[in-house]
Amino acid sequence: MPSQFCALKLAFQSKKCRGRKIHRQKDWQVEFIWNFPWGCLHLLQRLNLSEPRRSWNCSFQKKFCNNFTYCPATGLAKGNEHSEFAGWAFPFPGVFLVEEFISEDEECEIVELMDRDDWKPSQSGRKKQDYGPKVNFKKQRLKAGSFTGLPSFSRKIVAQMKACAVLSGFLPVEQCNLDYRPERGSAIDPHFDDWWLWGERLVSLNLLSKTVLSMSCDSEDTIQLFPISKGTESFLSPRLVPGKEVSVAILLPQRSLVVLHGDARYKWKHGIHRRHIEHRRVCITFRELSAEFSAGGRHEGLGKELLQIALSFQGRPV
Ligand SMILES: O=C(O)CCC(=O)C(=O)O
Repeated sequence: MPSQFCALKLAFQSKKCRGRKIHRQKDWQVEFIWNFPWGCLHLLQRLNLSEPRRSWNCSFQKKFCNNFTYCPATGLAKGNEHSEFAGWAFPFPGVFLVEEFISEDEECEIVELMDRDDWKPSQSGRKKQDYGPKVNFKKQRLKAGSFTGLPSFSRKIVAQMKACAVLSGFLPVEQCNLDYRPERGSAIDPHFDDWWLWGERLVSLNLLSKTVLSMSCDSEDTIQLFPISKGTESFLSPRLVPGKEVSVAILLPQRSLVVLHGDARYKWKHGIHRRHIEHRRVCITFRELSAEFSAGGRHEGLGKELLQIALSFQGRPV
């Protein structure tokens, strides 16, 4: 829908909405937030929300808006300007981001090669290509199946990873290419990647357009925020906030590589909202084996066999 039309429709409906139950207005709010998330927050604030409305607003905000943004230079999650957390921050460990990990020419070549193979329909409007062993996560069963290895174009990407200290010893055993398009409403719900099979580091290469990786947490734990001030000392004492009310945006530029590990891998779910897919986006995720399938682990032999296949770089999508 053209955004001018949406804005007009909203202006009309927002007048109608005053003094009415906000949760009955979900549809237009969702439509509005799709286009104008911060405007929507302002609108909700202006409506002087009562308590139940405020709690609905809270889950609403969390679902559609991140209230913190990760700062790669400091490793802090900083409260967004228009949120109630403006001026507050907390350490957000476990994210490593490299901009311009590959060149524009390399990006074009990689996507061109991917597009020669079929993209299979996946959940939430995504399409995918998998290069990996056959896994049954529920029954915790794993075998090579028809896995023929990672694709040849990944050899160079994996070699370039060696320059990153955080990826020392990283041996990918699986590659999943995902294709997101706005016209399909592509997204990925907040989730943890499996812990039984996949190791600590999740590595993703973000191609064709920028996006936002949204980090959220369901835990009952509280997060301690500290005030950040520009220039002057701040005398505010730390503030505690339920983890559930916090959502952190990691901005992923086109051609950037992001590694999630530690807390960002095990304590925070990651996902991508539909509204953060503005153009076609292709993501390549590489995963390593968990300790159970690595040297000294119970299934070391199977792990070795799968790695040998993966790193032959002769694969086709399974
Ligand atoms: O598209 C992305 O960046 C995230 C992909 C992801 O979370 C996954 O494949 O599990």
